[in-house]
Amino acid sequence: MALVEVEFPQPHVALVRLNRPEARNALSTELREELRAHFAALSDNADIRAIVLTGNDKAFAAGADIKAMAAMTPGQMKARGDERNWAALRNCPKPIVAAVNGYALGGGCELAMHADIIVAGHGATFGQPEVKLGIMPGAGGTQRLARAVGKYRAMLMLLTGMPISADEAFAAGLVSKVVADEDVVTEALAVAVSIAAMPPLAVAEIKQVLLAGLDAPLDVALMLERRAAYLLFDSNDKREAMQAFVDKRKPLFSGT
Ligand code: DAK
Repeated sequence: MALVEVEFPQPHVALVRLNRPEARNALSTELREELRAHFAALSDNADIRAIVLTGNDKAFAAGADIKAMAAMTPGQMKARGDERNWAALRNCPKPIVAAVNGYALGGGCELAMHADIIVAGHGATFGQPEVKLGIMPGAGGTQRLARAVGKYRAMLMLLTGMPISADEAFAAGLVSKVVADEDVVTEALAVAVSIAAMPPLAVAEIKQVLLAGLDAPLDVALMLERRAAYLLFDSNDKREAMQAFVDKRKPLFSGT
């Protein structure tokens, strides 16, 4: 049985579902490797324009597999090659929409933070409980959380391990949108479909520039933005979109 399933519910949209319900979608090495393979394939698939990543009604993902890690040494942890698995998501050029129900804890919260947009159900909880296990996040939890919610809320979550609700996560800036639990995947797919209807080159540049700019000095980030913005003026989709506006018709994008 696959630990990660992929469907194509709408044109240009992939739905990636973690499928280890008996362990609250704990991120075993096998699961992560499947996730890497799928994201690598979807990244290379020219037909795919947006990806929804979800779990099940109880858990998005409850973090790294504690049972598998319990006896591990630093060398064994390093040898697992987690970095390679995370890199497939980090380097994915297509927008990723996380659809979160239930627990997004530890590596599960870090997984959600690899997405570009997070849609959460009211019953979702987000947390970095690693400190309670005597460890700390190792897949960007300290850095991405601080960038999303600021130093003070991040420190509170990271140092106490206490989770926050979806509403708190929304207020803190960790979540893009909160909806009824049963509507999470539908809403995330709707977001993905509306992104997939946009000109792909513009979408790709916006994602890349926003992410690269977050870690650059403002002057450099603004220069990146200007360069990418100029570049898009040479796309067929820009010509088509603006001509369609003038002609009062719907544009037809080619992705070129
Ligand atoms: N790992 C392994 N099994 C897990 C699990 C996990 N993270 N979470 C749940 N399970 C398993 C439970 O053991 C249980 O298995 P059985 O007893 O049925 O065999 C089954 O899933 C159902 O769980 P519960 O019975 O506990 O279900 P509840 O609904 O009552 O509670 C829960 C759900 C998610 C609140 C609870 O299971 C829980 O607290 N889980 C642990 C959450 C957690 O602490 N996550 C953080 C893990 S550490 C690194 C550095 C750090 C890390 C990795 C790498 N590097 C240096 C590279 C660590 C990252 C982490 O994520």
